[in-house]
Amino acid sequence: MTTFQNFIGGRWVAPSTGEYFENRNPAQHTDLIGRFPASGVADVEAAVASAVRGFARWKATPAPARGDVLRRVGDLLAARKEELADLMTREMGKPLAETRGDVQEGIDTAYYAATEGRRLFGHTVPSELANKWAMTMRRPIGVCGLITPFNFPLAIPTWKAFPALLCGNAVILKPAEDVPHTATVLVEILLEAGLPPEVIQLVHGMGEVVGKALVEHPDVPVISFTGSTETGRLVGETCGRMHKRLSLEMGGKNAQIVLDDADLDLALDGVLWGAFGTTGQRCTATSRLILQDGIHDAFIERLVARAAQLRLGDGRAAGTDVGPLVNAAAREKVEQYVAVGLAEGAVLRLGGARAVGGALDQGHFFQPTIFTGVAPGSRLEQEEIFGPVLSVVRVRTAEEAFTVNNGVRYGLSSSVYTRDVNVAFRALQQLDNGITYVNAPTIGAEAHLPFGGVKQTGNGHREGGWEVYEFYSETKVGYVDYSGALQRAQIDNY
Ligand code: UN1
Repeated sequence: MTTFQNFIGGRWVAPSTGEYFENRNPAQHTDLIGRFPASGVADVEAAVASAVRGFARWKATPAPARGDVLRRVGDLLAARKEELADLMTREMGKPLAETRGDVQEGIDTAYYAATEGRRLFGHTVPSELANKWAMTMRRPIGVCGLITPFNFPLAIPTWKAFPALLCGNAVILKPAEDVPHTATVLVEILLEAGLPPEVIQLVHGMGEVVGKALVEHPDVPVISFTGSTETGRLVGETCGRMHKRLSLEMGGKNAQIVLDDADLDLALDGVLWGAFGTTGQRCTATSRLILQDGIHDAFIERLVARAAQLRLGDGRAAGTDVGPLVNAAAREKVEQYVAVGLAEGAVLRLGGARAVGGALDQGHFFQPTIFTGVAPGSRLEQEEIFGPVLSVVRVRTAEEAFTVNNGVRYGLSSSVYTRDVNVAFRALQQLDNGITYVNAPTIGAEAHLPFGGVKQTGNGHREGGWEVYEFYSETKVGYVDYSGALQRAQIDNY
C-alpha cells in the first residue's frame, strides 16, 4: 500500500504525529488508494515558517514570470488530463466525463492566471493638484491558507491557489480528507512547472486539527474556505477576531424554475443534470424544482420516468450516469433528509433509499430521489442536503416562483426556463443569487467569470474571473508630487 506525505519546507515529509488515515474508493470499499498524513499542529507551524520564506522570494518575482509558471502548470494539467480524471473519479466517485470537466476547469484557471500576470491592472487617475501623479497598484499579501472541499478535487484548489500565487503570495493547501490524492498530484505538478518549493505547502489531515491551526495562525493573513455554512461560521469568527482577509463559499439550496411557456424538453435535460450530476454534491446542485401549475403534472411524470432510468455505478465504468456519495456519513445524511421529508408530508415519487444489489453493495450509492408537494418553508425545502434529492414546489405565477426561490437563507445559483424575454430579465433582476441561468441548469459556471453567492452562501467575495485577483492582493495607492512645492490637498486648491 502507498503511503503519501505532506509537502513542507520544500520536501515530502512524514507528519509529526506519525499518524495516517486511509483513503478509499467510494464506489468500491475494498479499493484502498493509500494512507495519508493525519497531521498535527506542529506540521502547520513548520509549513507556515517555510511559507514565510517562500513568500519573501516569490513576491520579488515579476508577475509575468509568475504567470509563466502557471502557464506550464496548465500545459502539464492538459497533458495529464485523462490520468487525473481517472484518479479523481477513483477517490471521489463522480463519472469520468465530470472529472475531465474538473481538470479542464483547472486548465482554464491556469491559463487565465498566466495572462493575468501581464495585467494585474491598477488605475492611473488625475490628481486634484497640478504636477502631481496619482495611481494604484496591486501588492501581494503573504501566506494564504486554502481549505478546500471534496466535490471538485482539482478545480476548487486551482480556483484558490492559482490566483493567490499569481498575485505573489505563498500558499498552504489543506485539502478535504476525502480527496488527498488529487491535491498531492496538483502539488507535484506545481513543482514540476517550476514553482519555488517553499511557495507551496501541502498539509493533509482533519479540518478540526489542521484547518483550525491554519485559521488560528497569526502569520497566515489570508484564508479561503469552501465548505459547510456551519464550519464557515467558525472560520469567520476566528478570522474576524484576528482581522484576517477571508473568502467564504458555503451552502446552497438552488432552484430551477420552469414556467408554463418553457421548452420542456430542455428543462427536463437541465434538471436531470442539475439535480443528479455529481450525485447532487455540488454547491450549485439543483435541490429545488419550482414548477408552474400548467405544466406541473406532465413535467413530473416525464421527470420521474427519466430519472428512474439513470444508471448508477462506478464512475470509471462506461455508461455510468451517477456515481456514489463520497462517504458513509454523506449517505446517512441523505437518508435522514428522506425521513424528514416523509415526516413533513412531502410525497416521495422516486427513490428514497440506498441503491443496492450487485456491485452497488460495494459503495455508498443512493437512488435518485424526487419529492413532490414540498411546502415552502419546510426543512426539506430549506436545508442543504448535498445528495441526489430533488424537492418539487408548485406555484401559480412567475412572481410566486421568484418569491419561493428567494425564501431560503442561501443564495448561490438559480435557473429559470421560459421563452418570455421579459420574464427572463425580471428573473435576472429579482432572484437573490450570485448566479442566475436562463434556459440552462443551476450548474455550469465558467472559470473566467466571478463565482459566488449572496446571503448565507458567502461573505461578499467571489472566486474566479477578474474579481478574485482583488481578494488575493492589496491595493496600494501611490502619489508622486513633482511640483517641487508643498501642495496641500483639499486646502491649497480650494
Ligand atoms: C460547486 O458547485 O461546488 O458550476 C462548484 C459548476 C462548476 C463549479 C461548481 N463549474 O457546477
